[in-house]
Amino acid sequence: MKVQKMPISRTCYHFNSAIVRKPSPSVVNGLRDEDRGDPVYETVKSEHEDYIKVLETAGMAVTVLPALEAFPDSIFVEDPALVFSEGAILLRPGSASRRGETKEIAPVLYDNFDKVLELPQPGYADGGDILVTPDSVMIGISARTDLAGANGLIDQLKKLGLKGEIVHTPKGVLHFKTACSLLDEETILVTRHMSQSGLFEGFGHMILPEGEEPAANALRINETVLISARYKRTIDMLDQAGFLVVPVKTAEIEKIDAGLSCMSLRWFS
Ligand code: CIR
Repeated sequence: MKVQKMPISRTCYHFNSAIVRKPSPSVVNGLRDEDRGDPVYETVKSEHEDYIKVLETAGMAVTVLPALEAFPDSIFVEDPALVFSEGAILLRPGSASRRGETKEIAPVLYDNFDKVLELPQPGYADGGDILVTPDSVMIGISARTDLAGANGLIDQLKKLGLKGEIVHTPKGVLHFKTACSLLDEETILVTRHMSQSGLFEGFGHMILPEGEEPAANALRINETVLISARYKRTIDMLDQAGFLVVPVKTAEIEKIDAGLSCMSLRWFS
C-alpha cells in the first residue's frame, strides 16, 4: 500500500485544523463557467455537511463559519486566503463579486494565526490557483490570478520562509488546481493536457482517465485522498495504486465549479 503512516510533522498534506463556511441559500446564484442548471440549496447544504464529517474523520478540528447571504460563492473559503503553519495570507479574489469575502474571512484568521499578512496592491490572487508542493508554492496565472498578484504573493510568502513560483494555468481552466492536485510528496494527479506542460517534471504523474478530468481537484489529507464520488474510474485507479480513497458526494456543488480543495482552508497548528 502506497499511503504510509507518516509521523505528524509539517508536510504538504498533514493537517489537523480546517476552516469551512456554511452555504447560504444564495449559493444557487454562484458563479459558474458552464450552465449546468442552478444547484439546489438543500442538496448543497447536505453535501457540505457530509464534507465537514469527512474532514473530521480525516483528523481535522473544523471551525464552521456562518453562511453569508451577500456572497453566493463564500462557501469556497480556499479562494480569499492562504494558510500555512507559519501564518496566513489574505488574498484578493479576481472575481469582483467575491472580493468582499477577504474581509469576511479575516477575523477567524487573526484568531488562529500569530502572523496574518495581506496581498499588497495591485493585483489579484485566488487560493484555487495555488498548489503547495514540497519544493515551492506554485502560483498559476489564470483569469482570476494576475502577474501583479502572483508577484505580491511571492513577496509575502518569503516573509513566511516559503518559496513562490509562477506557473501558467491552461486556457479555459478556472483555477490551476482545477487541473491538478498533489497525491503525495512525489505524485501528482493531473489532466493529460497539464501533464504535458512540463511543470511537474520531478513528479510521478497519475493521469486522469478521459472524460474524468473534473476529478483532478482531489484533496490529500493525512492518510486519505478525498475525491468526487462521481468519478469511478479515477477512484479505481487511485485505489489500485494503493491510495486510501474517500469518495465524497459533491455533484450538486460541482454545478458551480466546486472541487474538493476549494471548500476548506487547511493547516497543521
Ligand atoms: C467561482 O467561480 O469562484 C466559484 N463558483 C467556484 C470556486 C472554486 N474554487 C476553487 O476551486 N478554489
